[in-house]
Amino acid sequence: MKSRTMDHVLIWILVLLFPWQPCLALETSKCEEELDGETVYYACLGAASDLSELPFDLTVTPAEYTCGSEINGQVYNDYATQDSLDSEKLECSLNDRHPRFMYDEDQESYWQSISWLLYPTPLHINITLSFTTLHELRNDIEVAMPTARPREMVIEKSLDNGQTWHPMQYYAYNCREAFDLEDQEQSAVSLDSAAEITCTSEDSDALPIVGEWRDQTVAFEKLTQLNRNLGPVGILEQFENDAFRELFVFTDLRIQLLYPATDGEEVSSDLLSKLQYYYTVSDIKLAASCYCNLHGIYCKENGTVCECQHNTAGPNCERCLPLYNNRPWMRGSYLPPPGGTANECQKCNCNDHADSCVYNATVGHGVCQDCQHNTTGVNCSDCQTGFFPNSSLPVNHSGICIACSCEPLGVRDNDTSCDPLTGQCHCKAGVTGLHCDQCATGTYGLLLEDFPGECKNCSCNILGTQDSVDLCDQTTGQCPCKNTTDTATCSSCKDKYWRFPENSDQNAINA
Ligand SMILES: *[C@@H]1O[C@H](CO)[C@@H](O)[C@H](O)[C@H]1NC(C)=O
Ligand SMILES: *[C@@H]1O[C@H](CO)[C@@H](O)[C@H](O)[C@H]1NC(C)=O
Ligand SMILES: *[C@@H]1O[C@H](CO)[C@@H](O)[C@H](O)[C@H]1NC(C)=O
Ligand SMILES: *[C@@H]1O[C@H](CO)[C@@H](O)[C@H](O)[C@H]1NC(C)=O
Ligand SMILES: *[C@@H]1O[C@H](CO)[C@@H](O)[C@H](O)[C@H]1NC(C)=O
Ligand SMILES: *[C@@H]1O[C@H](CO)[C@@H](O)[C@H](O)[C@H]1NC(C)=O
Ligand SMILES: *[C@@H]1O[C@H](CO)[C@@H](O)[C@H](O)[C@H]1NC(C)=O
Ligand SMILES: *[C@@H]1O[C@H](CO)[C@@H](O)[C@H](O)[C@H]1NC(C)=O
Ligand SMILES: *[C@@H]1O[C@H](CO)[C@@H](O)[C@H](O)[C@H]1NC(C)=O
Ligand SMILES: *[C@@H]1O[C@H](CO)[C@@H](O)[C@H](O)[C@H]1NC(C)=O
Ligand SMILES: [Ca+2]
Repeated sequence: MKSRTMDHVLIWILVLLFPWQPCLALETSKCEEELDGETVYYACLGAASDLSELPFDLTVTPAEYTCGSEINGQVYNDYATQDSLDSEKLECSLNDRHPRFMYDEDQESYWQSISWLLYPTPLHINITLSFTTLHELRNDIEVAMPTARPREMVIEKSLDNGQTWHPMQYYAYNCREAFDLEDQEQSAVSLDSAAEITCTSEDSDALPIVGEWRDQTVAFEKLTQLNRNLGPVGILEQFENDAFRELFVFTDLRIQLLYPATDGEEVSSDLLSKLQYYYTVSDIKLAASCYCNLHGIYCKENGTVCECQHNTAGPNCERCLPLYNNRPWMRGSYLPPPGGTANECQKCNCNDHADSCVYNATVGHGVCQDCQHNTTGVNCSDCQTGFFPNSSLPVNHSGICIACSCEPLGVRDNDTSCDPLTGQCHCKAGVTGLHCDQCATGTYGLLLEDFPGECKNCSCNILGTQDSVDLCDQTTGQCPCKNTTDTATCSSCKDKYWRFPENSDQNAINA
């Protein structure tokens, strides 16, 4: 009976309400592209989706306040329209007034609450749409209510999956009486008052509607009214402001139905009058997109997680990938270039030796974490103590750092580092060798258990050594004794030889 006009109105509304979207100079269709071998990044914003394309759960609380439900053993399925009052009561069943009719894309099907027979218990009903992750509103919210709209109602939102709620707009036939707020038309919103939560009487009905279906809605119009007042670029400029942008961000939306339209007979015991006090919702229309901070245009996993580009990550692309913290994370800019940019995350200079980095403001760029391959430094470009770089390899090679292999007992001041060009360890006095593991000429026993770390004098008895040398074995300290002499220092005659050392020149004399 009404869908053709409704469709026409909807097309007009879509054209009218989205004027700013196509003229965004933002690249909305892509986040990056290759140009001459370089990746060029664009701030990107996905197309807005209708409710039918968005992932959400809708719940009505109290659940049993849907017409056709049973409360305490009684079935609440009677209702009346005013023109039916004298003649008949009507009946609804859960099957034809189910909450899913609020979003089934059929303009004629609708959800209906129970009638207000419970007075003075209020007929408070919450309709909650939960979206799992942050979304941004891209157009008006329009709640179609084909019978009387509530006398009092609030649209609220949550940013934390329903833990806390914030009003977005109050609706009342009498704003002062219902919410102690001034009555303001939504079209009066200005930049200065954008954050104010106001009450309007435009979308409320005082009386039950007399037996007719109406194409009427309760709307949240702040976005399009601001767009109308500020102009397309003006509103994009405002989106750079966190507080402003967050006016249109949510994880959950809630419609609080607080008081149905009545003709004042709720206080009476007139059952037929009370049967006309109820709420209906035939359609909820909104356009939104998952909130990716302009770093992604699609949502994956059924729309619950952004598909992040620009080297970002997180459900809403709210952080940089681990190795891309070379500058602090920034939201993409809503403004057209050159004022607005993608603000993509940039890769740290870790020379292929680290998987992550953290931005450090003192240093002015990302500091690599957990450098591998025995490298170190903010960019993993140095070798750790005890290693030296192989100068014939590129700095990003995994074999860049060669172990110095210094002998700890042989180095000065426990310094196990070595010369970055030659690999020479820093030997203490009396110790030699590339690795400082040799004793200087005439000494021995750097690693011996007795006095380790000290080179001991060979103390050869040159009268007993071959060629009269004072040199000994590095490890054992054995001097090179003549055939006739003995002991480590060659200071006594072997068995059967005598008169040492006097006779040393001719070897000891055979006894
Ligand atoms: C509706 O939600 C509000 C908070 O948004 C809560 O205080 C109230 O108790 C809820 N009412 C019902 C009937 O669930
Ligand atoms: C997406 O939704 C479909 C159907 O609702 C479900 O089978 C599937 O497991 C969901 N996938 C994810 C990643 O949640
Ligand atoms: C580390 O790399 C950055 C470039 O990201 C450079 O500006 C900085 O000078 C480098 N620091 C060192 C110690 O090499
Ligand atoms: C940043 O770098 C400076 C200098 O290297 C250092 O002292 C400071 O602890 C670092 N800050 C953080 C948060 O890591
Ligand atoms: C780093 O040094 C340690 C100790 O010398 C060695 O075991 C390891 O293999 C080295 N790693 C690389 C990648 O060279
Ligand atoms: C340095 O790298 C080159 C090329 O891989 C290799 O031939 C050479 O042996 C390395 N030097 C050392 C000291 O390991
Ligand atoms: C080192 O970096 C160069 C370019 O800077 C690259 O071509 C090369 O593949 C890298 N090597 C390794 C081992 O990653
Ligand atoms: C070297 O290290 C040892 C044990 O780790 C310690 O006892 C000694 O004092 C250190 N010497 C110097 C010069 O630091
Ligand atoms: C080792 O010999 C040197 C010179 O030959 C001498 O100065 C030093 O005192 C000797 N050391 C010991 C422990 O005898
Ligand atoms: C001592 O030993 C060396 C080598 O074993 C041998 O050539 C030499 O003839 C020997 N001299 C004597 C006096 O036995
Ligand atoms: Ca419907």
